[in-house]
Amino acid sequence: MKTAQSEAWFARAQARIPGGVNSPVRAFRGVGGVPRFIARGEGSRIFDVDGNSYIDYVCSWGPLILGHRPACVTEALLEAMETGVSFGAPTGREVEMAELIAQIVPSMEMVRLVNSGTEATMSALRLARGFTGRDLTIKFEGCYHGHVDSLLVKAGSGMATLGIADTAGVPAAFAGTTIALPFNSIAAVEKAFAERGSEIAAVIVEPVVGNMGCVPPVAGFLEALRELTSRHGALLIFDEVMTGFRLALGGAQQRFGIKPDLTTLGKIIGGGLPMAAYGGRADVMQKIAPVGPVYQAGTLSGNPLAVAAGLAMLRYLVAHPEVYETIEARSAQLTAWSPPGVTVNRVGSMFTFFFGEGPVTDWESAKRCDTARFGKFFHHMLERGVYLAPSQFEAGFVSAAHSEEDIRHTVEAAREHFAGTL
Ligand code: KE4
Repeated sequence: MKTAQSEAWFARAQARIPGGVNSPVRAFRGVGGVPRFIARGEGSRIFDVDGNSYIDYVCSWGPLILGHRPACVTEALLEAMETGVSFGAPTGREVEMAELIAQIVPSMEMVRLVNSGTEATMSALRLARGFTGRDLTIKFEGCYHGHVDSLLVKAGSGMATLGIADTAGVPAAFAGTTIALPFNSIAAVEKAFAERGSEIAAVIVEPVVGNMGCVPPVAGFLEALRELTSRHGALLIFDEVMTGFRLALGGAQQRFGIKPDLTTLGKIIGGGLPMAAYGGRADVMQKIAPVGPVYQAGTLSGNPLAVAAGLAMLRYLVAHPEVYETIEARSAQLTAWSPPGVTVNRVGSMFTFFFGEGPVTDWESAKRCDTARFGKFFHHMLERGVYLAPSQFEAGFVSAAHSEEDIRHTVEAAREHFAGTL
């Protein structure tokens, strides 16, 4: 496979951008080799600067549930650009977006738009502390909620990929406000509340984890979080930046029938443009400035282009519920087999091939995986024109643009790899 142009761009990039990338996981350090510099995307495929074509299962890390360049989003952007890209003043379409989110995710009675998932989770945590008057947060090992100082404790995604247990630069005082527990351990959460319940402002959780690889909740886990937070006066925050609008139109909370106090959204909400949101109970959201004492702001929050793209995306998903049947069926086809020594976890259109004996139910079991074997698999698939997430500790995504032929090719390429290695 030709990679000279990607290699040249990568060398040039590293002179001016740390690691040559604007987000660590893109640097291929979890799998080795040269990151592919992308020239364009179309439907289920991306094309790199050397002209190689790949079936894309990263989908911009989740946003592109309709694949690359869906007409509905492209048309909305072209129209929005005719009237201006940013005003720093309220616009009607931001109201339409807030109303549509409340319609799709009924627990989100009020919504604030921000620019990234990190901003959404950071703001939701500050709000939970301001509402409860408490300082502590419970999170789960292997979950990643963006690069919020206090949440970069035993986090997943790029930190797990790079083997960074806890990042430099976060004061102990900040990290000390976070209690990191094993995902899926009800007993650990009960113990934490028994010991410090009166100090805990919130529990934040990826209801289906994507950031240690795909790990579903065990039966009763989410229900236990709901009951314990209610009993102890803490807020339950569902971080649905990845699962929102993906695991169902109403996200994981619709799929599992749990009503959190606050929800964070991102990725799909912006149709591939920088946009995220947090929201939930009206009595809680009323604490946010300018009506309440918890400050949060953003120059480009509710940006007209991002909102236009997001509105087009969400309106399409509302009008085409069959998208969810399609991506569920294609994902089932993709993961209908699991070679020896590989554990396949899938929820809806999120999946991970874990290179280790299962079950993979938390960070302890995920981190036992053989990342070197995963790296060999990753590069075999890349050579066969299949672009997987360049890390064992990430989820893959199927979009409505992935065809049955795409899935067939992917399974065939994977079988080849295992036939060659068994
Ligand atoms: P951003 O700040 O990257 O927009 O969102 C942070 C975030 C928050 N919550 C969840 C559940 C997330 O998955 C993310 C970001 N996800 C990673 C992929 N695992 C983004 C990819 C990257 O860091 O480059």
